[in-house]
Amino acid sequence: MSETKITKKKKHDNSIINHFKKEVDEGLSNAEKSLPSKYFYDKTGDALFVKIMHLPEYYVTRSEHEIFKTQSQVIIKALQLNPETYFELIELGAGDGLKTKELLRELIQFNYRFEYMPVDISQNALDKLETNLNHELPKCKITKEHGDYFEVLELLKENMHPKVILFLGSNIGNMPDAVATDFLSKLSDNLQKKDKLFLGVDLIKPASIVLPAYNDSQGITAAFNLNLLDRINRELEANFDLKFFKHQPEYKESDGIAKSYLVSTKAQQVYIARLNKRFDFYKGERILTEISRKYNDTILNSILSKTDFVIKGRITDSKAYFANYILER
Ligand code: AVI
Repeated sequence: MSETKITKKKKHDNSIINHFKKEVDEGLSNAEKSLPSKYFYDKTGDALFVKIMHLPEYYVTRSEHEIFKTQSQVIIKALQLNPETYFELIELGAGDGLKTKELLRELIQFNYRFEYMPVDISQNALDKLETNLNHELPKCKITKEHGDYFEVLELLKENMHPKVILFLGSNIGNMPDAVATDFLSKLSDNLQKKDKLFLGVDLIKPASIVLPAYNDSQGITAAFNLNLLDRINRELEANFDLKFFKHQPEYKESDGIAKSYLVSTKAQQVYIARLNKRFDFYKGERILTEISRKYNDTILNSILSKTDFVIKGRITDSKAYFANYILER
């Protein structure tokens, strides 16, 4: 790496760690303690999330995968794609592209003219995906876009090619409604009139189905949640004793929001050296670490009413656990 590249990387790393410090400090200083769920995803967290996606209780990934596997022609029709018209298929947070591959395969088989543009903040995930696609679907034209979603969309806005944006996995559910509204508004600002957003959301359903998905019998979700404290220990030199914190999920069908907490099982004090600060926990005190919102048409419409998007279509899996909505400006 050249010297300027090293300096740039150092600056970037510093700004990430400063942000992390600030958000941990703010979250643990609140009367109701919380930590942002985006910090789940370090190397350990990524690996645990892959395990979660394969858990028997975690129906979310499987349900959306079923839609892509069994209804790719329905998706193509709903998106009004035409083999003659070139388009860009842009996936925000592509990960391993497992579901999207089903659609790519179909598009290639029927000679659609398109380019697949996975966008991710992880260069590693993008490189792996490209290698995999080159191997499995050599005819697929892929252009990786590394970076922040909006930076990338801003750049792509320059060209007038029709665009289909994929935002899958109910990732939007990890945002509070106000943040989701803001996110969708920004997204629509970067799109033209006929462009489409294909949005994957988990649907509201009984607690007997949702709760086990966030409280699996093998304890993988618990480890995923607790890894957040471990990450603070590692990166901010803290002394959280993981033995004295417990994973606690919660879900009420009437709210439609699954919440994950870490509960302090005794009165204790935690020192975070890089903040030079101590935080007190009383026995039973909780840290909110994640919300996973579930949707129905009414909830989604109420969010969309504050944006330029409208619902143009909806595809669900055979159990109606999950929906992919087609949105247009
Ligand atoms: C990434 N996201 C949509 C997952 C969810 O279901 O909210 C993250 C997750 N948290 C616990 N299990 C899975």
